[in-house]
Amino acid sequence: MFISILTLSFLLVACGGGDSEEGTGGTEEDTGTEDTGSDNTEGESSGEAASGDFEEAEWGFVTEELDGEVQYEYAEEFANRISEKTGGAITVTPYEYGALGSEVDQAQLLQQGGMQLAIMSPGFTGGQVPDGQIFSLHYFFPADPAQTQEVLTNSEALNTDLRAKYEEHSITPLAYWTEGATAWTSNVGIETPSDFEGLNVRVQESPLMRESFGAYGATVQSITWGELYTALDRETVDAQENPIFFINSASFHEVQDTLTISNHNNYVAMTTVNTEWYNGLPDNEKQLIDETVAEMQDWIFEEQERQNEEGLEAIKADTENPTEIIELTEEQIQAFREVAEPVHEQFRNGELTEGVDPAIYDKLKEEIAEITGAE
Ligand code: 6CS
Repeated sequence: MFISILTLSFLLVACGGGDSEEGTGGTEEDTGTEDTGSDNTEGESSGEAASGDFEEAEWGFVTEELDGEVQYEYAEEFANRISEKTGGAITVTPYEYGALGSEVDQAQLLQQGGMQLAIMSPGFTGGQVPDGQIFSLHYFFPADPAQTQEVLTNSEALNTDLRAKYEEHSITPLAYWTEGATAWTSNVGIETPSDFEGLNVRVQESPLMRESFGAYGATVQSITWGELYTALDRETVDAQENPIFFINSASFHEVQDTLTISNHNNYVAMTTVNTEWYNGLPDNEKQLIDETVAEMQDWIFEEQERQNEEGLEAIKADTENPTEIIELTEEQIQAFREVAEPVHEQFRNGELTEGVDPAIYDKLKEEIAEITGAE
């Protein structure tokens, strides 16, 4: 696999357009350029529209999802906007999940410069960037997806501090956004923490996910989502979590009897670029990317909302594969919170996974409290 990624990297760099030579030369001095952080509030562009002549180039944009799903729709919309703004000089080519390996392979491809842009779920680089696992804490971010999106767009802890941690690994997250509330599916009907006891839950590569589900008494297994349907069907895995649109489009509900609306977190995706490539771009191209990513925060929020609403209706309407929808009451959620919240501090204090920066956790917690009005 390593050899094939290297070969693929070479091929993709080779067809990466006129910017690839500059792209490998990015240095520290470039990091002072504007980012899409707290300045770009509410999805607005930060300043003047990018302008000037754009050299012809082709940028690859890999996603972890299939055509029609939220991440792919994002990449396609981004591609259209870039083409329009550059008069067709810059072409962005979106790639679906699957053709370039697993989500972990895709992350490596971006890190090696074989791909210019990627949508990445932080869970798949949890071993490399421990602070990025913060998104998989249960009952830490606001339950309301709109409030979570507000945090993701405006947070300095995420858009400046966490971004710098990723950049140590050649990944620059230009924006964080939600794909909607994450729900649990299983055959047992999860209503209390103890319902997880004895279940084997599929998770991404994040070591923290083991602890989050371990607190409820479950074991976990990391596999790529492409193998998940079969694993659930064969019952080598008993449960999984995902936003509802994805449960529907990947048909996980066909091989699971129940879906629990738990509001334990909102799925987070990142728009990322290879750090050295991005830092080596001319200023007007950086500005073009930054302003487009900032504009798209509102667009993608509406897109995921539509897809999640339609996904829930489709699951309910699928009478051939009936799925019991369990919506946890406030009292039931409280029981989960009591088990999940001690994990937050353990994560912050580095007791669960090494290399966590407590300052990022503390700042983000304050930013969340400002938005939710919590004490
Ligand atoms: O469960 C997963 O791993 C996949 N879920 C979503 C919503 N997007 C891509 C990711 O790989």
